[in-house]
Amino acid sequence: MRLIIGIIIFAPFYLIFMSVDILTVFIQIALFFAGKLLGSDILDRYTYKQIIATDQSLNALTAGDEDETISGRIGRRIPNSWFAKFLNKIYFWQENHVLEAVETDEGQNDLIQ
Ligand SMILES: [Ca+2]
Repeated sequence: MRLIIGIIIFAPFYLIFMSVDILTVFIQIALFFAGKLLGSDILDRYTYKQIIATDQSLNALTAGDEDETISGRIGRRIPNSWFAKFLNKIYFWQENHVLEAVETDEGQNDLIQ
C-alpha cells in the first residue's frame, strides 16, 4: 500500500525523470554511432558507459535494482516472456541477450520481489 501511495505522489517527478532518461538514450545512441563512424575509441567507451548508466537508471525507476540493467532483470525473472523475446530480437547478434545480461550478484535490491 505504501508503495502505491509513493508511486502516486512521485508519479509526476517519475514521468519527468523517465522522459529525460529516454531523451538521453536517443542522444547516447547518436553519439555511439558517431563514435563508430569517427573511429573514436574514447567516444565509443564513453557512450557505452552512459547507455549502461541510463539503462540501470530506468531499471531503478521501475522499482528494480539500481546496479542491474533492464535486460539483466528480465533475463533473471522472466526469460521466456514476450518482452524477453522482444529484447532478444533487438540484440539479434547475441545468442540470448537477456540471459547473457544476467549478473548473478545483482537483483537483491529489487523493490518488488
Ligand atoms: Ca551491476
